[in-house]
Amino acid sequence: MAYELYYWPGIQGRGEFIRLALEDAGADYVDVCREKGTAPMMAFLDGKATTMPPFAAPFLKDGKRVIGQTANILLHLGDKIGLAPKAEPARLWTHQIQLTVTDFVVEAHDTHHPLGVDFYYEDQKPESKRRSEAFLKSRLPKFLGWFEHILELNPKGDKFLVGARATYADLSLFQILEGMRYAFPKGSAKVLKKMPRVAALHDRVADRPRLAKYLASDRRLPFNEHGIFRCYPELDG
Ligand SMILES: N[C@@H](CCC(=O)N[C@@H](CS)C(=O)NCC(=O)O)C(=O)O
Repeated sequence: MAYELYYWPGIQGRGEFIRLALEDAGADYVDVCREKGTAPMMAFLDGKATTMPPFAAPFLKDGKRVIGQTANILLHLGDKIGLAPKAEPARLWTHQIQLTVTDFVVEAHDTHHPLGVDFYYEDQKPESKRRSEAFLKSRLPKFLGWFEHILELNPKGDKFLVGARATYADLSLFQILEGMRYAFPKGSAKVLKKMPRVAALHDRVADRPRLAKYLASDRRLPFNEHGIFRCYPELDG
């Protein structure tokens, strides 16, 4: 039975971390809201279609199971689609990396919504500028520096984050870089100059045959100013 992915149509958002894994694995899946609109998704979020409603999208339906939280979905999927290590310690480490991606995504989002999602970006521009400066100066180097460091420390070599094979965490790191290069082309270029392993991993992931095909297809939506990674040139530097 095909997996069903539920996510807002029109943006890559957090749904993209799941899509990349499904696409890379060549898994059979339906991107439900892109095909049928958001009504089926709302039925789950409202608790009409399940007694275990997710708090927010994305969520995945796998048979009768409805699984929310991006990192949790990837934990569930990773093993089934061949994008997670087999040994338990390495699986937990992969999940730990993914939870750090989750933290990063929140901070990236908060560069344009530091006061919260109840206000438009236009109503929080000075705060966004301040937050973005701090993000580019300290948080982005700290996060990407950590990824660089764990690549360097990987006993199996620096090609992948965990072990000697690609996991869903590598695909997510690729997506973070894609987002940063879109949102902060100048700021991220400065930081990435000092992160050769992270930059090389991005290119390695982009070259994976199924992903390369997906990235060139119209299933891969372009970034826009409704998603997590937004390009506001006044915030870059
Ligand atoms: N921690 C969750 C966050 C999910 C989330 O914030 N989803 C957004 C879209 S990307 C949403 O629909 N938020 C609605 C809300 O928070 O009310 C995850 O990583 O999946």
